[in-house]
Amino acid sequence: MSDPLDRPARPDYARINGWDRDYPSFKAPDIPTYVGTSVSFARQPVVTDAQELSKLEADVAIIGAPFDDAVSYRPGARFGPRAIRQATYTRGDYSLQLDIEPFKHLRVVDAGDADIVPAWLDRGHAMVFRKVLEVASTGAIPIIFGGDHSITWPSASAIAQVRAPGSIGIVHFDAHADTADEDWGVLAGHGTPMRRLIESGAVKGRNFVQVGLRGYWPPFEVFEWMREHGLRWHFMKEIEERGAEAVIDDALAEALDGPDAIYLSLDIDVIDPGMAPGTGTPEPGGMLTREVLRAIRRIVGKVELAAMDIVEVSPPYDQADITAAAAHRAALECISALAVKKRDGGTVRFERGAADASHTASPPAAAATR
Ligand SMILES: [Mn+2]
Repeated sequence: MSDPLDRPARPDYARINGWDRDYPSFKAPDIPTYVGTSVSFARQPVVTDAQELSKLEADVAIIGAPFDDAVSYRPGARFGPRAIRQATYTRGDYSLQLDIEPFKHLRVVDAGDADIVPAWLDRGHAMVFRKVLEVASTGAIPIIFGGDHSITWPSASAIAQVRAPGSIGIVHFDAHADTADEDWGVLAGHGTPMRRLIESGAVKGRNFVQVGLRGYWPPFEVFEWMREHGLRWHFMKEIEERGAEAVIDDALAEALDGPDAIYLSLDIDVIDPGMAPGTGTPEPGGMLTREVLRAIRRIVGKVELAAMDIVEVSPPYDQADITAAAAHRAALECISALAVKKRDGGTVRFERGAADASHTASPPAAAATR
């Protein structure tokens, strides 16, 4: 039948070009990491509700702490959680290092971000505390993406509260000790969180162990305070002389001298700025990315992990996502090491945390206004 308006027949370009065949369709979580409107860590399910998290009995929960109101130099770490979540070309289904398919053994969820708004330092810390407390109370092991390093104060405080004060040791990778009393009069700056944790009793000084310190900060008096409070630390020059393996072994023994679990705090600036330029206070002469990833596998494989944070990734200063990718892999190596532990019959979740969750007062939600 001819077209009464005498239009030419509509061509079928799908047929002409061979696009009319049957193609498989792909849906999340099986789509490429750069496709889709939302980004969760390793395409794991987003579960922000604590009750749902409890029901799921998640082993590991990613938490974002997009907060950088406490920095002393270059800002930008507030963009860290988002950058870390998306800095990967693969979901990470199989670890070549550990010969494990981590997500087959572990239930990993992305618990979303703490309820942060800009320019409100104390509120930001309160929200990080509440979010980590809420998640850790379900028994899941939190991996927190900073954010500047000040978030370790509320974050590790929450873990100490769930597990009991003094029950955790901290292994702290950093170019800087972060044990200053104050930054220009501010007690909550990112140069001070470790002192606050020790002063408040959340962690004992003697179980606070630092690895990778170097450069020209903090000043001499701060090390005096650290000595008085029993902190132990391993300078970068010790790693140069003895190698990372030997130093990590010592750090673990020191951190576990009393406590039964470790909170691992990774300031990405422990890595040399040549390999991790996207950070706020770069200090030349640091560890290799591969040394840090190996250290994470070894530590998590050996000890009970209470939580981990990965902080000070500042995407505006990054180049080609180098730093965000290192941070992403730090989380993935931690998860893979936990998966090995679970496969081999060990426990990952903090079951007492889940059992005690009903006794841990659920903090009120943020008030809508000041
Ligand atoms: Mn730090």
